[in-house]
Amino acid sequence: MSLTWAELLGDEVTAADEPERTGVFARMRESLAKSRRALTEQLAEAAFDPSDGGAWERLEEALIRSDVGVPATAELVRRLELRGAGGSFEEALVEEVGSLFGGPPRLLLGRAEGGEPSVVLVVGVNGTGKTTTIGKLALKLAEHGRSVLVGAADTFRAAAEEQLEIWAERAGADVVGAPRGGDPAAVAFDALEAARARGRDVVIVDTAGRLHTQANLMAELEKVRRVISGRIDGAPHETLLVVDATTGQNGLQQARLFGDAVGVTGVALTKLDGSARGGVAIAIAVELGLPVKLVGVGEGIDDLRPFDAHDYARALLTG
Ligand SMILES: Nc1nc2c(ncn2[C@@H]2O[C@H](COP(=O)(O)OP(=O)(O)OP(=O)(O)O)[C@@H](O)[C@H]2O)c(=O)[nH]1
Ligand SMILES: [Mg+2]
Repeated sequence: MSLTWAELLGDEVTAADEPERTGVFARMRESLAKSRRALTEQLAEAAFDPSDGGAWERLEEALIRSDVGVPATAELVRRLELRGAGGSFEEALVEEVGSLFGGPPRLLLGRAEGGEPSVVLVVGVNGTGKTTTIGKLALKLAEHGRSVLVGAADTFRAAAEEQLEIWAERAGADVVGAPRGGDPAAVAFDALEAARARGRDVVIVDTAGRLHTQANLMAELEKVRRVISGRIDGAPHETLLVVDATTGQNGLQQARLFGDAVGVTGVALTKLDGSARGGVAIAIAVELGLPVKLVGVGEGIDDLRPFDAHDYARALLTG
C-alpha cells in the first residue's frame, strides 16, 4: 500500500482533527517567524493602497528582499493587479501566494504486492540536512509499518554511515554501505539488490554533499541515478533535493543545476526554523516549477513536515 508524503508526515487532517491541524500550522508559523518579520515589517509601514504606485513598489521590494525572486514577484503583482481593489489585501496576497504552488505532490511511497521497492534518492549541497531528513523519513516509514533499507552512498564523509546507522537502528532499517572512498554507484546497486532480496518496501539512498558547480561530483551523482534507473523500472520514484532555507536565492541556483543533472522531482526545504529567507520556496515553485514537498522545521524527529501551500502562505504573510 502506498503512502503520500502528507499521509506519512502529517497529522491526520480531518474535520474532526482541527486541533491537530492547528498544531501543524502553529509549527509552520513559528518556524517562519523570522521570514515573516522580514517581510511584514517592510509591508506594514502603511495600509496598502492599490491606487498608490509607491505602495506597489514597496511590495515588490519587500518580496524580492525576502528571496521570493524577481519572476515570482512580477507574477504575484500581476495577479494582484488583475484582481483589483476590494476585499482584504492580505487575504488576496495569501491566496495568490498559495496558488503559485502546484497541485498535490504525486509521489507515493510503498511497494505493490510482490512488486519492487520504491526508491528515493536524496541529493544536495554539503550540510543542508540530507542525512537527518533521511533519518526522520525512515522513522516515519517504520511507524507506518513500512520496511526500509538505507543505502549509505555517502562514502566521502568520515562517519557518514555511522550517522545513518544511529537513525536506522531506531527505525529498524537496514543499512547497506561501503568502505570510505568506495564507489557510490556500487553502493546504490548493492542497496537495491539487498532490498529486493529481503523484500523491503522502500529504499532511501543518501549521497555525499556536493557543490552544484563541481562537475566531476555531479557526474558521479548522474552515475548513481543511472544505476538506480537501470535496476528498477521507474526508479528513482522520487529524487529529493534538500535545500537549506537559510541560503535563500542561492538555493535556487542549486535546484536548477541539480535538476539538470539528476532530474530532481521535489524539494525538501530544511532549516526553515532558522531562516529569514523562507520566501525562497515561492521562487523554487515559480521559476523552476519544482514542488516543495517537505519542510524541515527543526532537528527533532517530528520536525519534518509535508508542505502545504496555503498554510505556508498564511504563516508567511499574516501577522
Ligand atoms: N534547525 C534545523 N536544523 C536542521 C534541520 N535539518 C537538519 N538540520 C541540522 O543540520 C545539520 C546538518 O545535517 P546533516 O543531515 O548532517 O546534513 P547533510 O546534508 O547530510 O550533510 P553532508 O552529508 O555533510 O552533506 C545537523 O546539525 C542537523 O541537525 C532543520 O530542519 N532545522
Ligand atoms: Mg549527510
